[in-house]
Amino acid sequence: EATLTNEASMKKAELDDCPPKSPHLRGKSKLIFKPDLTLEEVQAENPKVYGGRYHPEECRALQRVAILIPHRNREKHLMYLLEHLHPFLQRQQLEYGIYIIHQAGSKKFNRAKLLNVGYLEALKEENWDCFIFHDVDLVPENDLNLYKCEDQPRHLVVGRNSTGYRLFSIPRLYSEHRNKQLSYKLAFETSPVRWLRYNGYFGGVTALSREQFFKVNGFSNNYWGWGGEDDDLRLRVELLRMKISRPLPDVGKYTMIFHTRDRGNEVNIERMKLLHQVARVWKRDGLTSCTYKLLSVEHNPLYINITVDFWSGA
Ligand code: UD2
Ligand code: MN
Repeated sequence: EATLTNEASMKKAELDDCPPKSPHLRGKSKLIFKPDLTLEEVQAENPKVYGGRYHPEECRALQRVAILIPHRNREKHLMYLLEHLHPFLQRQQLEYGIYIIHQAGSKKFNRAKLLNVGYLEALKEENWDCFIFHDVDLVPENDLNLYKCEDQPRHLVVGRNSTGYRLFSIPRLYSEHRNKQLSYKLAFETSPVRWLRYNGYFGGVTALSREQFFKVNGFSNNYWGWGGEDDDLRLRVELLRMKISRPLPDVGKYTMIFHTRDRGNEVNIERMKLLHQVARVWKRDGLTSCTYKLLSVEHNPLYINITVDFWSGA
């Protein structure tokens, strides 16, 4: 077994770098969601994925990318996402691993904390270059939307089908700011919440390199239930003077599989209060303070499943 692994990694080292643009890309494609799809079929369609991981055979991937998906009680969405994401990532010639971070129990959901856990746990098995923080219900439609990291954090969702492919946050405070001759900086200092509205949202799917995510101390661990945690990350990124980039509208298109609000993920009424504290607390609330009880790490054929408990006194 050890010899085999060595041979495989020697082979990998001998390969040339993959080209800057993969020859397998197709651009926009029409997504089909077969009602009777099974996980076994998805597995059969992806014979080159082992234990949730893949690397191209023909060249050395430019980046090693971990896809982190927070999850509870969305098995159907997960199956459709896996069905589309595996071939999508392979066409991009990436070395990747798909991690599902599953929250045990039925208490309030914490998307952000799950993603912190995903980052910390994934780094225990591989020194991933890049992390994609990915909702389970968003399926990318265009493989020119590269799941790679750049020198600045990226927001990969420019539009979702359910919103007519527009960013749904309208910069309605723009004229107000201009009239009052407020600079961006001043707007930020007076009200982080306004700053956020002005700059649009940062939810759904984002790409940060290992270093970028480390620099902002990851997500806050304190957002229980729906909303705010993505804005919090955006503020962290802005505080560290990084600039968010996005793909072109035609490239950053996603289909969101229809859903209603989950039980255990009710709107977080504390979110505005928390958002006003970011500048004060980000250094001590994040990766550095993320405690949890790890229940299991399983290498399934199509993904690595990490199950965590946030309440049993970790
Ligand atoms: C938006 C954001 C999302 C997040 C959320 C607020 C977009 C496109 N998405 O999504 O990134 O900021 O608002 O928290 O802007 N989940 C489960 N089980 C649950 C609850 C949530 O698996 O019971 C996971 C799942 O990966 C889901 C994600 O958390 O996609 C976000 O929850 P949502 O889909 O209910 O929220 P949504 O669509 O408003
Ligand atoms: Mn959703």
